[in-house]
Amino acid sequence: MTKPLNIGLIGYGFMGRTHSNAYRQVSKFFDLGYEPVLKACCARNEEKIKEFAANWGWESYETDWKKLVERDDIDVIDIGSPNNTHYEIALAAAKAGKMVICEKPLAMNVKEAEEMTAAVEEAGVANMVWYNYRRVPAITLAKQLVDEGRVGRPFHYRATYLQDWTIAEDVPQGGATLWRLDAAVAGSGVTGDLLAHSIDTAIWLNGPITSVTAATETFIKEREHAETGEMTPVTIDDACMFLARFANGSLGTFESTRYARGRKNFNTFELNGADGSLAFNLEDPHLLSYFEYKNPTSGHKLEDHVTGWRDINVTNFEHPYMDKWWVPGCTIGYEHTFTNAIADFIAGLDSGSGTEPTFRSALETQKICDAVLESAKTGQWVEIK
Ligand code: SOE
Repeated sequence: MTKPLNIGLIGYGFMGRTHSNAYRQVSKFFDLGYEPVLKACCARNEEKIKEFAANWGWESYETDWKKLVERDDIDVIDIGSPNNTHYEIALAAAKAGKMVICEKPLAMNVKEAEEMTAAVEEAGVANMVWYNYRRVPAITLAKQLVDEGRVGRPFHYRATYLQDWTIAEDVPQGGATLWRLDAAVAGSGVTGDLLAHSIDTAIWLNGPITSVTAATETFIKEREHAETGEMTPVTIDDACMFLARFANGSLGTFESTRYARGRKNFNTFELNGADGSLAFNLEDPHLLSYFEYKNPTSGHKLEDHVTGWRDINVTNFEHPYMDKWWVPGCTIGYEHTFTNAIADFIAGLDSGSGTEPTFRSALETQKICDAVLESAKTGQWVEIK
């Protein structure tokens, strides 16, 4: 018998929409013990949240998140509001005994993330952070290939996350929609917004990062504030590049910017090991490129001239998640990564084993983000504690 799982969502922006869509889809495609019920959504702006609730089929809405957290008919608090709200809401939700799922990055800094992790663990409530790219089937397949030993000893990890939406000088900052450009609300710029995704994927595929050295740049120093119209200093990092050492002995390079003309959501990685390499680009999300090294034991073989990179079309029933969707060859897209994520969260409730990435795993990503920003300030390598 499927049981209801009553969701209380905070936030109605881009992530509010992706999460709402996932809740609506998941039980139609996955066979799970719980079915999400869109119980209540919440935001301060009553007109906006009322319209959002009606559009996505939420049963009710609140304008004060504290009221939502207190409600007896809510099982899960889903935090999809700006980064500077995550901490307070997560602490209150855990205290109220609610399960907590939170948008990335988990927190504004490591201190907050540590307290949030302690709060959910002490309360013993299920928790997860929406690092949705783990649920791109091609990336999940990459993890499977690494675990199967097909890459062998890793030497290099290379990640880029490039966008171009802030190049124009007249893009304003702040307010309800452009808070990602305000460090007081976002915590940081591309480091927390984009590199946090790359770091989460990197740690998942290639293990812990032990030290980093970084450089950041803010190309446009002042922008008009979206609400006051005043020219105000830009406080975020527009671009960030860092070098990393992994615990397994491999070296990493990470690059992120919102100033790569023509790049919209160019999220890539490449892993090079002794026995093979893997490469992925989110702009071709159903492909995973794989190079398998075959040691020529007795000279060159007839088939050696066709050895090379192969593009695996990750669209078959034997690939991660794909048996839940359409028929082989029919692709899925960005929104399905959120549906796959909530399916995994519910499966973790069914099995009692929890679901990665938990707050504790996201705390590790937060540590790298903070270390990167510290290194960019000091110009020194920073060890991860
Ligand atoms: C920023 O433009 C953004 O929307 C991020 O906040 C998301 O996490 C990323 O997946 C897409 O880009």
